This record gives sequence, structure tokens and C-alpha cells, in this order.
Amino acid sequence: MANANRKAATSLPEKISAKANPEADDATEIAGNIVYHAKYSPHFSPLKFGPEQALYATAESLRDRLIQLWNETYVHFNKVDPKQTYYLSMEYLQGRALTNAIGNLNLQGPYADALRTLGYELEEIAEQEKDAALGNGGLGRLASCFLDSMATLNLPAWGYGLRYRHGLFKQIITKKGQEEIPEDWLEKFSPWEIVRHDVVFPVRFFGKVQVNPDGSRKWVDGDVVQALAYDVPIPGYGTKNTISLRLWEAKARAEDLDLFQFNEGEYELAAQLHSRAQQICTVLYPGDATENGKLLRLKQQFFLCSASLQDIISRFHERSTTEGSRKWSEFPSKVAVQMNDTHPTLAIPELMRLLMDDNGLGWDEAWDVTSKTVAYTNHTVLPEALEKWSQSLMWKLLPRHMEIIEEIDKRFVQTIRDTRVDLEDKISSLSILDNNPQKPVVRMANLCVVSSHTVNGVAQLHSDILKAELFADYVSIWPNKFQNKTNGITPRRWLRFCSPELSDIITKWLKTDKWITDLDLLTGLRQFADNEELQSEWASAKTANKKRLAQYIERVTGVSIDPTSLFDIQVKRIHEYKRQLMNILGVVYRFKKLKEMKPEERKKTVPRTVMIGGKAFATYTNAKRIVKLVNDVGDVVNSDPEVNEYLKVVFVPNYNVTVAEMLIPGSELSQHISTAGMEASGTSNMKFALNGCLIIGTLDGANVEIREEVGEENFFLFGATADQVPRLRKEREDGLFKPDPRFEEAKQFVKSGVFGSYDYGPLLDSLEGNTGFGRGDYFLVGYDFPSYMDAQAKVDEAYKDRKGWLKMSILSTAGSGKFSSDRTIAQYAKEIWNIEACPVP
Ligand code: NBG
Repeated sequence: MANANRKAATSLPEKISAKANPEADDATEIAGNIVYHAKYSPHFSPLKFGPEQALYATAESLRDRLIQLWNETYVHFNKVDPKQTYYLSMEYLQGRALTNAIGNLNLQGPYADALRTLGYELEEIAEQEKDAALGNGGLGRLASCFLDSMATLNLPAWGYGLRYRHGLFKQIITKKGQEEIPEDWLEKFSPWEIVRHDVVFPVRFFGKVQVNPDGSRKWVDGDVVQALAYDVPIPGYGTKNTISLRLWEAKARAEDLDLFQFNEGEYELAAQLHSRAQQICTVLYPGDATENGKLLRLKQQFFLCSASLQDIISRFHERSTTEGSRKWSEFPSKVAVQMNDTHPTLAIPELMRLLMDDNGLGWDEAWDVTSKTVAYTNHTVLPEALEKWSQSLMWKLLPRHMEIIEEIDKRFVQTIRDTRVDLEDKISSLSILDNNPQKPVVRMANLCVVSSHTVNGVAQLHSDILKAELFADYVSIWPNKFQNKTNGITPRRWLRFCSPELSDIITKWLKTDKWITDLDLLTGLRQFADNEELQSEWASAKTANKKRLAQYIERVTGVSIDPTSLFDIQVKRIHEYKRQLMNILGVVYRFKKLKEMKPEERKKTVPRTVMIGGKAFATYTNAKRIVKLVNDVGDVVNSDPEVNEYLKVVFVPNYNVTVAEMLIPGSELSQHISTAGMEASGTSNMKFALNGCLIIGTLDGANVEIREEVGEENFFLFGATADQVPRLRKEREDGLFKPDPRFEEAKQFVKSGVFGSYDYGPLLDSLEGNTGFGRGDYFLVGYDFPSYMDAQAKVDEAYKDRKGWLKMSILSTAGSGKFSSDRTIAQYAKEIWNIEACPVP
């Protein structure tokens, strides 16, 4: 049908006349409005109406509606003037917006019909959209799920971030392994963003501190660039409330161009500030191996903080003029600032500076306001991810902020000396400044903990570890400052929209679709877990999703996979602690055993398709070697005629939100196998579980809670526990570790060269020896391997029992209610932000 129409659709159908109608909600009106945008908001040559033009026109027609709801929300919030939350994050992994917006507004039917009259299928048009990939992984996607929940719960809240021109790189796989090419979501433009030309703030870098005769201080000189707001609408599900993700773009002003120099032919010199401003939002995470790279990243962080806080303060001021002057002491009852990890830590000294230097508050007053306003979420205990900025770099870029940080530190240390003699010998680790003469740094996490009213971890185990280890001494100072907020995911994107088949079955059996906003209702499926009718519907939805996934895999990799085999998936950033290496070594062992079997023995095994996907940080050598190994193993296994009926290994390239939406609904087993204690939470584990996929995993991060919720009999557990890890590492150092023969066999097989001539020595060496940098198997792959293989054998056994497996799958979905980001955000709102719903009437 769509194919037959394709040709006709490349030009605008004449029978449908253009009619602007921002409130369109039936198919005919919507079609007229789409045609209107194609004609009168043109971005392409006239009359062309291919899939790309159709996408932009469709998005613009939908945007009309969003703008209306958005304005209503803005006006309503202004009228009610509730306390609002400002979520500061350097990352947002929004993915595509079209299907999500149509779904949240409940307009699937009308939009699908409208597009059909224009010769297109909605899915086909949706596929034209590029992912907004302004983030790396879980932390960025969490921020995006949170926005969806804030809007859905009608909370007065804003997201603040940066408008990177190039989001996370595109990963391509070549003979060499992973290669990175720049991502291009703004190459044409994004239909979802709206520039607010009236929302512009100056942001300063470098310069010096001027001391005024009255003793007050002012930051002057240096470079001043402009932060310009680009707003992206965030519609809630089933509500009018539509909130904003405000992304800052850096610009220089026209007058910053030195015309004289330009006319002298000194073009670069004349436009210096323009080019320095442009660098700020060019890429997400500029490499920080060089000093320049570090400086740019620090500039990005400050740019986000300064622009956002000036905006927040100006909104607070706005009301002062209409209702008499507002007192600064009211600020914390109107504003909650949440720092997503330490990346926006500079919000603390910047708020202090704005309050003291620009608004004349004294230190104590400014400190009181700041520390009652900001809260901090920690997302990792990995030492390399805990930010420490060089003091000299900070003095150079942000001299006034360094003065303020020194003062915060001085006062904090003094309080400890005055009140806690018992902590005297802990001061050097508790203080914010690490004045080690070799490398003096600012410890951002310490600055956050000292200055925030609340600090939280992202899963119970992680929060417990923070309290018992990383922040233990702070807990003794402020026992009530620390909380847990187990992460969550939005059930709209991660079930309702990515797996409509399964969603419809759930709605049918629960006799309501209320689960979409009240995910705990999924427990109602438990009573039907044994029901044959449900099981068969469940199986057919899974099969449909698996077939769709198989087609996708064939399209992007050329590998054909069998939809009746067990689909086993591990997708996440490639990192040694996440142990993709353990997965692939397990696959290698399975392959070797299959090769050794007689044909009739092979027939008794459970056919498996193992899919692994994820990006390696461009300079993370071992991660890249792992990508190469997975690809090499895949090449050999998939072309082995004896074995490839029973095992396929696929590296899924360029893993991102959209790819996840394809993979997760088609998964049956997923791997969350990090070394215990190292994965703060994980969030894809929740998405898989929600989609009825069983987990093989360690007792790490949110796995612990997922297992509690879905039931231990529905979770394939293996591996050391977090509290055993230190002892196991010590034993290894002492030479007491004895590897399992299966582990040795798998490594040996790789070394033998079966998978090609690439030198895996350096990668495998990380698993050898007992000590030394990059050696001694820090991540305990060897220790956990045997229990991992035993758990995998249990998976195979369980899969043979079709009914048993389906029951587990249903119970997995039924037990996933806790992991809705609606639950997480409701807890933040109540227990940290102290804000309430403000629904647009
Ligand atoms: C990541 C953790 C994940 C967690 C996400 C979201 C960072 C610094 N941390 O386990 O590794 O799920 O944050 O909380 O990216």
C-alpha cells in the first residue's frame, strides 16, 4: 500500500488543500495542516514532498499543537507561581520526538490516517527523523526519561542543557573495528526547537577580580559570549502540561567582530570571539587528553551553569516588579536546582557570585540561599569518573569562582575543626581543595556534598555504598543529607510506543490502559501468568517483535538471524567493568563446544543469537579491542556452516535510543553482568525487564531491586557480591586465585588465532597476572566466569520449557512497576524538591 503510493507522494497531492489549523485533531484537518506547512513553511524547493519533506511538515503541524499547550503551561505556571525545579544536566539522550509526541498527545490514529491520505505510513515518516543524541549513555537517557515524567506528573519543572551541534559520534564498524564519525542531527535543522531571541545572557570567561572601595568584588574583563535559549517542548502523556528543555547555544554579538581588522584582511583575528564562542557547543564531550580539551569542557560546564542561573534569577525577579520586591530568602521556596552528577557543580559558586556580586547579598545570606536551593545526584563510584579540576586551570578561567570555592572550603574546614575534633585526620580527604603540591585540584563531588541540602544515589545498593564508603565521613556530619532515589524509565517510550503489540495485550488483560501512568498496575498480570491464552498472545507479540528485529539486523549488518532462536542481548557503553569481555568469552567457549559436538548432539542444544552493541569512548583502547573481538568472533561463527544454525553473534552498530527501541521489544534474555558494586544503577535492565525479557546478571545496581520485584526464580543470578569484591581482589594479589578450566580454554582459543590475526594479547593480558596497572583482572572476569557459565546453562534449560519461559516473561513485566520514572520523579518532587503538581486546567 505504502509502496504503491510512494511515487505519487514525492509531490504534494493536489486533492488535499493547504489549510493552517494549529488545533487540528481529526485526520482531514491534520492532513490540511501538514500540506499547509509543506507549502508555506518551506525548507526545500517548492512542491517536493518526499519522505523527508513529509517528516518536517508533519513535525511542524504537530508543533503547532505543542506550542499552544506549551504557552498555556507557561502562562499557568506564571499565574500560580509555584516552586519550580530546574534540572541541570550536561546530557540529554532524547532520541526521536515524533512518535513520542504523537503518542503523548494520543493522536496516533489521526496522524496515521492523515499521512496515509498523503501517501505515507506514519512509521516510514517517523524513521526519517534523526536522534537527538546529546548524551553518552544511561545518565543522559535518565535525564530525558525524567523530563517525560515531570511533564506527565504536571510538575512545574525545566530541563537545562547545551545545544551541541554534534551529539554523540556515529559508530561505524570497519575491518579495523570501531571508527567514529561526527553525528549530524543539526545538519539540516531540528523541527522541534524554538529560538527565544529575547532570552540571552552574557557569560564571562577568564578576566580578573576587581576589588571595589567598599570591599565588594566584581569579576571583569576576559571574554564575554552570549548564551541564547533554544527551547524544545516536552509534552506530558495524557495531560495538557508541556514543559521545556532549554538548550543553550553560545554566540558572539555582531559588535564583537572587529571590522577594522577584518578589512585589513585579518579574518581569523577579527572573528576570534566568534570562533571561540562557536567552539563551546560544537561537540558533546570534547576529548580531554589535552589542556585545550580540558579547558573547553570546563567552559561548557560553566556556560550551562551561568546561563541557567541567570535565567532562573531573572524569572524570580520578573515577579518582583509586579508584586513588589521579592525577598531573596524566598528564593529556596521558589527554586530547586538539581545537579545531574558533578558536571554542573559550578552552579554553586556561580549562584553565590550572582547573589553577592550582582545582587549585594552578604556571604551568610548568599550561602543560606544557595545551600537550600541546590541538590546533587551522584551517578558513579568509579574514581576516574569523579571529577577533579586542576586549580590552576580554574584560577585562569574562573578567578572569582575560585575565590568563592576557597572560602566555602575554608569555612567548612573551620566548622569541622570547631565541632568535630574526631575528624581532624579526615580533613585532608573531606576538604574541597586538594592542595597536593604535585597536582592541586578541586574535588567537585566534595564541593557538591558540602553545599547541597540533599545528596542521592541512584539505586539502593549504590546509595548504601555511597554512605558506607565514598561519603562515609560526611554522613557522620550530616546524617540526614543522604537519600536514595532508585532510577526509573518512562513506560511510554519504553513499552507503550516501542512495543504497541505487547501494550495492547497488557491493556486487554488488565482491562484498562491506566498502567501507562500507574505502572504498579502491571502486578495485575501475575494472576494470569499461567493462562494459556495470555501466554499464546504474549508469544505472538514477542515473535512479531523478534521478526522485526531480525529484519533490522539483516538490513544493518547483512547477517541473517533465526527468529526462533533465543535472542540474547547486551547493549550499553563498552566498558571493562560492564564486562562485555566476559560475554564474548562465554560465546567463544560455547562455539568451541559446539564445534566439538557431533551433529546429533548439536541438535539438542538451544539455538542462540547473541547481540552485543555499544560505543567505546574514542580513546579507550581496551574497549575498542573488545568491539573488535566481538566483530571478529561474529565473522567466524556466523560463517561456520556446522555451527551457525545453533549460534550467531552480531555486533549491532551505532547503538542509540532508536536502536534500543528496536532491540528491547525483541529481546528474551539480556545481560547486566557488571562487577558487583560498580554499576551505580543501570536503566536498560529496567527497560528489558518491563518488556518481558529475562535478566542474567550480578547483584549490582538496580539488578538487586529488579530481582526482588520480579522474583528470584525469574532472574538468572551469578557472581560475587559487592562486599566480597575487595577480599577477592586481595586474594588475587596474594596469588591465591585458581582459574576455572573453561575460562582458560576460552582464552586459549582466542589466542590460537581462530578469530583472525588481530593481536588480542594486550586485551587478554588484562586478565592475566595478579598485580600491575591494567593487569590482574581488576574486574573479576576470571572469578565470575564459572558461575556465569553455570547460569547460562540454566538459561538454556529454562528456554526449552516454552510455557515456563513465557510465565517468567510475563512475571518479569508484571514485576516492573517500581521502575517507572514516574515513581522516581514523584519521590524527588516530594523528598528533595518539595514541589507539587500544577496541572493546566
Ligand atoms: C551512570 C551509571 C549507570 C546509571 C546512570 C544513570 C554515569 C556517570 N553514571 O549505572 O554508570 O544507571 O548513570 O544513573 O554516567
